[in-house]
Amino acid sequence: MSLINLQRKIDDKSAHIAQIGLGYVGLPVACMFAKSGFRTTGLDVIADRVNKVNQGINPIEGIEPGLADLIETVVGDGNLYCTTNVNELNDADVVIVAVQTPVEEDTHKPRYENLRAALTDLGKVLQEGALVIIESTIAPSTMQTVVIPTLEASSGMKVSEGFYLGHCPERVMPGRLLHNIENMDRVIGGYDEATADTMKLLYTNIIRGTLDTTDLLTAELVKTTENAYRDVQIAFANEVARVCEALGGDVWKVRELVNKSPGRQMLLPGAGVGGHCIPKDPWLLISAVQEGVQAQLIPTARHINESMPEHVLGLMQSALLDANIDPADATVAVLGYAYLENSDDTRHSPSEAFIQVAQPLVKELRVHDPFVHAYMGDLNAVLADADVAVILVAHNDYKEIDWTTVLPTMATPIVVDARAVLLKTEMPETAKVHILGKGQH
Ligand code: SAJ
Repeated sequence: MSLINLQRKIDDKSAHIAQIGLGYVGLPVACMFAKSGFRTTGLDVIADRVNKVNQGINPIEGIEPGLADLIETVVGDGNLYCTTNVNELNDADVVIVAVQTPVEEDTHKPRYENLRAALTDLGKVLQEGALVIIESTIAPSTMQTVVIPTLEASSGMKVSEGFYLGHCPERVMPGRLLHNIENMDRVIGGYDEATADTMKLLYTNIIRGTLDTTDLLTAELVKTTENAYRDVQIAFANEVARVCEALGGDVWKVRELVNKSPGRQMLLPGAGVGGHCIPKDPWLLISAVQEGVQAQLIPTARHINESMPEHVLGLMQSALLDANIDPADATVAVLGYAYLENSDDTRHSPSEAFIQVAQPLVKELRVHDPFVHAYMGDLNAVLADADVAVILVAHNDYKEIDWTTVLPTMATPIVVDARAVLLKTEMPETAKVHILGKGQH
């Protein structure tokens, strides 16, 4: 089928759309194409997830406004059907791939086993003239060095002759999945201009944001760069916080006044950088060049951000020693386990890194988090008899703690605040408060 024919099938919504990967990226996309009137088939290797969706049940954890209802509707009206059998994709006109692309913990090299497996299976059933779109975040040059060779080998067809190929990197955010897909601008990378235009025609069915067409490499570079940019910005804030601590300054005051200067937007220092994308995407961006141009700023920023949990440990140890308490005898109350305020998402959580380094050094370490099942217990009980409270996540709950009643129940009234939750809180005289980025001079 030519691209003209495919464009016709997109226009009259007779195109059969397939979505490989039904996670927090793929499932909302499949639902939105189904809602816009396309027969949509979802494919996942996890049978439980497939079965739940086919029963109209949302398998995604966390609060996702509108998703559960949307799944029920599109499954109910027969526009979305899910399977674990790739053969059911043999008449798909468009196949969108959104599978995980993690990086190795130690080498930070991308791991593409999921992507390769999906493309190898797909190639065996891919119909001629189909359009394949990769939405997973991938290192620049991956389309040329991994996707095209894998798909050409498994399908026996040539890109832009037997099948068409594009890269439309996801820009989702847990908690706002449907909203972000519908409203955020997207970069549409096509193997060639005609493919990019066809992709734009397709995505206008579900996206109201601006669709910027470009080439494959630019699309790969934009996505990884936008997150590396944020990581470097956060690392800058963390480094200034440490300078302020050393000099007796207040980074929060400094940041407020710096941001009054035109063109400045200093981000927030904190206990570290977690989540599913910011810690990973900078490594994807530079992974392709490490053999060649040695990137310096981006890995340094990663190391600064990854060092923040240990920095908070240092603040806690100093706070205890200032109160003549040996950390080895201390009971520590950790407030916040999720990677982000008011979220239950714990992926790459800085709190986990803090707990790993702190636990062996103290007598007892307790954890509380109002959103994470394992740590939802009674906050007052977690704080009672503790020698120090360490705030690692700026959950709203922690902004409402009544310290006047809580502090007397603690063994010693020490609070280490790594997210400036207490910046504007009138604390009792007895409290020994140590806020990250505020020197004690
Ligand atoms: N963080 C800081 N200081 C800051 C901002 C964040 O320490 O000033 C920490 C957070 O506590 C968290 C981590 O960084 O641990 C990541 O926070 P995030 O606000 O970047 O949230 P994410 O991880 O959900 O990032 C997503 C990204 N979106 C996509 O990849 C599509 C990112 O590109 C967005 O910029 C970000 O949401 C956003 O702006 O909300």
